[in-house]
Amino acid sequence: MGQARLVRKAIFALAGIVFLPTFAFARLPFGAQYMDQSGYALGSFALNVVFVESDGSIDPNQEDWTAEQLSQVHEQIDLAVNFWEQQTASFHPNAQLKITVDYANGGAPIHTGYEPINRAGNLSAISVWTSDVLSQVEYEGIPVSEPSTLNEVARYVHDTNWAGTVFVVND
Ligand SMILES: [Ca+2]
Ligand SMILES: [Ca+2]
Repeated sequence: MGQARLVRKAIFALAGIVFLPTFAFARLPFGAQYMDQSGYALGSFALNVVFVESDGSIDPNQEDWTAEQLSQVHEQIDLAVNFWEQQTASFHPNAQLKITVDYANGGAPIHTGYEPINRAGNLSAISVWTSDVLSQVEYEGIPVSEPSTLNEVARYVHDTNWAGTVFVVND
């Protein structure tokens, strides 16, 4: 077992996450470490998309997703993915950006008591509801608690160089 793998296993253990040896070993770019999750827009990228729905249990319910809105966001994400892949299409094949989109919860909005659009502005305000939402997410049987953990698990599962997470909220 290589040092990098040992380190990553230790990080998962610290995070209370069960390490699954069946995971494909992610293709970390040369020199990249666990927290280097989106250093360059080159190579393969796992994009987690998390739809968030307020349920009124803490903040007053102000915004609600409709099926049409969700469908529109899916289309816009497809367009954006295609745009960025095309931007890099003339690069070396190993450098071209290839994006794998992974919709958390099968694309269904995950409920929270907060109204996200009214709790934006800085990281501490946002983390209130992102933590609540991610506490409900399991990824391939692994619980996640914060975006960096979700990113790292997605990077393993999809065997990509990089990973990132987008929370999509209604306004
Ligand atoms: Ca709502
Ligand atoms: Ca709205």
